[in-house]
Parts: sequence; structure tokens; C-alpha cells
Amino acid sequence: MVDTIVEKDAIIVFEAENYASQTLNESRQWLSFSETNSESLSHNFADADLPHLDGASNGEYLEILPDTRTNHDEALIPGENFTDKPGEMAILSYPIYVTTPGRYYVWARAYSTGTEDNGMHIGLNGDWPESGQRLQFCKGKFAWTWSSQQRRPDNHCGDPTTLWIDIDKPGQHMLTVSMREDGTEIDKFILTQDKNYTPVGMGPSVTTYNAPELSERTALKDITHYYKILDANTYFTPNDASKEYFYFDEWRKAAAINAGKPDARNIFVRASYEVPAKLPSKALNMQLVTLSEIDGESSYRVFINDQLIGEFTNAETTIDYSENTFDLGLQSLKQGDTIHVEANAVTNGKIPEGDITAFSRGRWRALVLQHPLNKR
Ligand SMILES: [Ca+2]
Ligand SMILES: [Ca+2]
Ligand SMILES: [Ca+2]
Ligand SMILES: [Ca+2]
Repeated sequence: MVDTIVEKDAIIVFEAENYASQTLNESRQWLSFSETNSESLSHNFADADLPHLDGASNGEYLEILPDTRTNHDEALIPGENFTDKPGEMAILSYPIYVTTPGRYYVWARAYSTGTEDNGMHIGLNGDWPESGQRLQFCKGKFAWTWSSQQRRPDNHCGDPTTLWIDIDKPGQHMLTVSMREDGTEIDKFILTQDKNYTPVGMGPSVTTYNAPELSERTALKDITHYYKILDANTYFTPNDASKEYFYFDEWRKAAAINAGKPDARNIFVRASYEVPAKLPSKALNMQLVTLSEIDGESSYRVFINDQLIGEFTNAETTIDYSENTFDLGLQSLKQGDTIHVEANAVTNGKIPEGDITAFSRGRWRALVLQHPLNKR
């Protein structure tokens, strides 16, 4: 994917070759010439000049071919090798994201080797305003040259910054370029609100935007899909007998047992959730996500009402707080059912702590409800 073109401080800079689409190109096409693609340098279309990669920004540019009118002696065929009508032939489109609306003077960097290969039209959002028509390159033959000059009946070469596009509101716009003369070569564009600005050399760096990397999830990593995540903290409440031992470990995002209290050890501590409303599917798959701990292998029991539906023990681990996902299978739940999750705090005798060894804390993160496989 091509980088997103954006405005930065009232300037928009992009490579001609990074267009998003090309349309109305049945008889003339903008072709890429690229130093990284040697095939692009040999073609069999009518053309009067050699490739001009030397000094091309980004090592690539476009030329509109075939070029069947390279000088005054070759026939001018309107609608084929020339068109004074903007938006009629070989339209390149560039989505640009603008934050500062206003008048943008358009500079293009072109390479011309004659008098019949040095013009194009600029448009915006499907319109081709008079101010964007007939961008003309007179000076700088046989060299990459910037121009913002509009060809006028009384001045064929035009004057600097006489070609512009008015952007009336912030947001996404479509900058367009269409053919005027075949054989025209374009390298790069600059749109600027600064009327006194004149580009030099290859011009400034392109103004593009790359979104920063998204943050990846750190919890429930094995859960590939879900109808609802019943996280321990939001949905589950300890019963009276468990209240004094049960707590939520904010740091590790898990329900836990306060194993610092001797009474809390080696017993099942229960937290419960009552199904408040009708669920969308007759049966949902259930998964319990627990955390392994190095000091003990906690066990878990899950009940729907009085019925035990699953019983698991964390495997021994060397990585503290790594997630385990236990499958409870398809379960039918209805309004008013209560789901109980129980955990215990145990020691495996491996981690000394004072006179005894440390206890695990029966940590678990969530009970996950999933649509059955055929309804994901
Ligand atoms: Ca050529
Ligand atoms: Ca031509
Ligand atoms: Ca040419
Ligand atoms: Ca270029």
C-alpha cells in the first residue's frame, strides 16, 4: 500500500508515481520509469526521448505515452496526442488529507525535451477549475524543472504561482492530474499555501503519514473469538464465606485469593455471576482463563447452579502469571442461572517464604462465552 499523503503545515508533497488510480487512459497512459525496475526502461511505444532517471526524485517518474506529437511538424490530433480539455484523458488521482483549507499553489517537477511535451491539467474532487488548467513548462529543457506557471493566451509560458487549487474544507480530497500533451514527464508535486515559496532540487520530502503500531492485547491472548467476556472483576462477586479471602489483583488483572491469611489456603474460594438476561444462542461455549503461578498449581471448579461442569488444575510452570485457557464445552445458560467459579491457593513446596513455602493465589481472569464454532 502507498503511504497516505497528508498536508503538513500547509504543504503537501508527493511523488507523481505514487498515484492511487489512473482512469480514461485508453489511448494514452502514464507509464512508470523506475531505477529499480529495468524493464520499465524499455518499451515499444512511440517516444522521442530517452529515460531521465538521473535526478528523478525517488528514482522514479511517469511519462505519458505513446508520444506521437513531439514537434510542430507532427500532426496535432485533439483528443489523442493533445487535449486542451482538462479531465478528458489519462487522469491520475491522489488522495490527500488536508487539515488547513485554503489556496494551494501547485508546483510540478517535469522533464521536457521539446515544445509538445510540457503541459498538464490539475483538478480537485472531479472538478477542473480554470485556475488548475494548463500547467506549463517552458524553462529548463533537458532537466528536471519545477513550474507553477499557467499557460495563458497572451503569455504561453505564464508566470510563477499562477496555477492553484482552492481547498474549501479540511478532510480527504482527491487531487487529479490529466494529460494536456503526450510525452510529458512528471516526477513530483508540491502544493503550498506560501505564494513566495520556490522549490529547489528534488524539493522537500514527501508529506506522508504512517499510523504508529497498534498496541497488542496482553490478556486473554488465546481467546480467538467471543460473544461476551465475563471478566472476574466486573461480573463476579464472592459469596459470604469467600469474601474475606477474595480480591482483585489490579496489576495482573485477575481474581485472586489472599493466601497471606492461613485460613484462605487449601480451600475453594467462590465467586459467582447470575445470568441477567436471555442469551442469543441456545448453547454457548465456555472457557475459563487462569494464570499459572510458580509457587503452586491452583485448581479451579466451575458450576452452573449446583452442577459441576468443569474442574482443572494449572500445569506446573516456570513463567509466573502465564495464561491457561480451559475449555468447558457447550453450555446452555438461561436467565437467572448462576455461574460459580472456584479457585484454591496451594503450595508446591518450591518457593521458600519464611518458615514455610509460598502459596499460589488461584488467579483467574475471565470466563469467556463463545458462539458455537458454526456461528463464529
Ligand atoms: Ca521518453
Ligand atoms: Ca507530445
Ligand atoms: Ca518525453
Ligand atoms: Ca518521483
